[in-house]
Amino acid sequence: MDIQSLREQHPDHWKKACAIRALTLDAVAAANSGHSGMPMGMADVATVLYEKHMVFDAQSPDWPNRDRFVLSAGHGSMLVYSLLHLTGDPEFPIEQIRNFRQWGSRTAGHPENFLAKGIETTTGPLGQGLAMAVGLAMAEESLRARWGAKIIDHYTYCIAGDGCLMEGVSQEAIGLAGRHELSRLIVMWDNNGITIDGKVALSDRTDQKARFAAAGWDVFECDGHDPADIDRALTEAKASKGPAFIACTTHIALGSSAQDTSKGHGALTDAKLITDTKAAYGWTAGAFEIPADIKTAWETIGSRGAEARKAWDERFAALSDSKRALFQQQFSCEPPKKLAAAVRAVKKDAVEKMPKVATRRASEMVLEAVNPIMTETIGGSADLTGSNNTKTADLGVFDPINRKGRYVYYGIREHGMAAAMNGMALHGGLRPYGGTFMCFADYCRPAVRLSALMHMPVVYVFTHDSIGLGEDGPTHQPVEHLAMLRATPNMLVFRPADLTETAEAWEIALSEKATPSVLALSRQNLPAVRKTHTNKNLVAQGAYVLEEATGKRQVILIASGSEVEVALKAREALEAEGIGTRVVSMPCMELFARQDEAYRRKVLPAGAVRIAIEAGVRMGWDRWLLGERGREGKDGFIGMSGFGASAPAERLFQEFGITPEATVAKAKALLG
Ligand SMILES: Cc1ncc(C[n+]2csc(CCOP(=O)(O)OP(=O)(O)O)c2C)c(N)n1
Ligand SMILES: [Mg+2]
Repeated sequence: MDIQSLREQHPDHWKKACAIRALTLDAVAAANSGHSGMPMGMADVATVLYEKHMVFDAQSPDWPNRDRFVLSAGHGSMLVYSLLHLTGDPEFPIEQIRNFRQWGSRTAGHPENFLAKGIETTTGPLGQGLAMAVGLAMAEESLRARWGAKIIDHYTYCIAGDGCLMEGVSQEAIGLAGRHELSRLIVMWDNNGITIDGKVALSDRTDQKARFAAAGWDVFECDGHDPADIDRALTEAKASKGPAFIACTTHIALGSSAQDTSKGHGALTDAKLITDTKAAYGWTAGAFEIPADIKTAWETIGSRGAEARKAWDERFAALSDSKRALFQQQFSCEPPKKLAAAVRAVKKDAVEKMPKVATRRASEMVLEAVNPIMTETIGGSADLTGSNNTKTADLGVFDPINRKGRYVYYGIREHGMAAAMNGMALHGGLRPYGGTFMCFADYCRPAVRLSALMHMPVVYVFTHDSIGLGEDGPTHQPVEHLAMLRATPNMLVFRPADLTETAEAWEIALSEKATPSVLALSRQNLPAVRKTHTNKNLVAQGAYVLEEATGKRQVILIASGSEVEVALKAREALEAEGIGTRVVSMPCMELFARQDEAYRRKVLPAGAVRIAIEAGVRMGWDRWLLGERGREGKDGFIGMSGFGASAPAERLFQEFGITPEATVAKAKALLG
């Protein structure tokens, strides 16, 4: 449909949609950067979606049962900001639009979930939004089964661009959604045939509709500018049995001289282009001005869901006190009071029995105690359930016939799993954890990074955390991964040494509200290193003195995870020769860095030579060796400096020199 007939046939719709387009043009021009074409092209779809379908209350953007809207094509952020401003979200007065992309504004270059309640999720890295939308829809299914449709019952809508569909993560997400028959998920494809380099055809000829259908989706299409056709497609999509994919044929940068070209993708800032485009729209209001009748019409849309929200409030208030309290506890990521006692019981038992177990098995033992008392957990693995030890007996399997199941078989989809976990955490009410081999942290890294950026307390169960996995060889042996994960801001990386430390690490991870955690766990059995019970969570300090030097302290050995055993054996040998040696267990560098100087100084006093032992690369260890009162030339590192190899684990530790003997030799050399 051409602009002229649209204006004539749907004048009210046209004005509302053009409010989005005008705000986009004005904001991008003021910022002198941004992406105009996508919001201009998808304004009609968004207008119909918000006017006729989305159930939300602009005054209550964090209402738990709202429909979720994810703009996967995050570069079109002005679409989200326009909708928030127009519908009357209190956090988005016009000043926010004027300050698009400026320091301190909520209207950042790409949407950031932590800047405003009304922004469902951070997007920008293409494909992530689509994959998170799958997680949001999984969370909705899970919570509807648990709480009943009176409490949770909503749709998840997602706008995805050509780029989102080309990114690999989309395939993982599409497969997951199809398998789980997520009928409340509706993805609207901005099918404009354009990306940055030019036409999509330059690089792709995929039949997207056939692709989604092949994965079990119900497929629809519409003219993405005709409001009646959009409404029809959305109505049909909502009634579909499977997840719905709507191919919306659109024109990027509609109505401008850049329409249907890659120039329309980016910032349209040319004054004449803007004037001409507004004239083509019949838009006569000044910059950042929305005529009162159009703003009122949008605010009516914004309050359309207010009654539904109030009715929900009443239904929620009618729940028993204990159910309401549980809902609030789980949606606020508050750990249950019982968690501390459950962890304490595991720790007491551990010190009594001193089991020699792999920390991946220790993690399972902790989960066996925790999952029954924390029903908000939802576990899973990317096809390594038996290796990651992520499934406990009580969970049940999440699938279309058992939505109450709390274990997800994600398939071989590390990236899709991590993004889905982000979506579940964003939804609220669930605490996702998921496993894979630590080496494949690389396969889900973009979503892991978003967990941290978005403040999502997701838990990554990364097992097989070093050459200690043995025969599978260097493709499977992480070497640089701990450094990469530790380099990620707002992330806690735990590498516990035994069952006690694993229990303490889980307690912290499950108490976090805004920080994801990684548990780096061994494949191989490890001896118990904590010999006495204390109620106090020692891992919470990041590092602590595990064994003190007898006599004059000459050496400090700092180790994590499986190498704590190496350090303890080296200490024995050094002590036998009269060399006083302290062993510091350092399961979490980030938490140790947060301790005050006095505590850090107590654990790592000056004077002694320091050796760190970890079966990974040295990067990240220098702060604890040379910084913090360490001395150049009096420091050593026992670890990896290249890739591993395929052989039994014991042989590998020998060959790569990560042994008590090598540690003793290094200590003596440093002592001179
Ligand atoms: C993972 C990732 N790679 C690259 C980019 C840079 N980028 C932003 S938008 C875009 C083109 C996307 O094309 P499309 O989704 O069709 O958006 P449209 O041009 O239609 O607005 C690219 C390559 C990105 N944001 N994320
Ligand atoms: Mg495109």
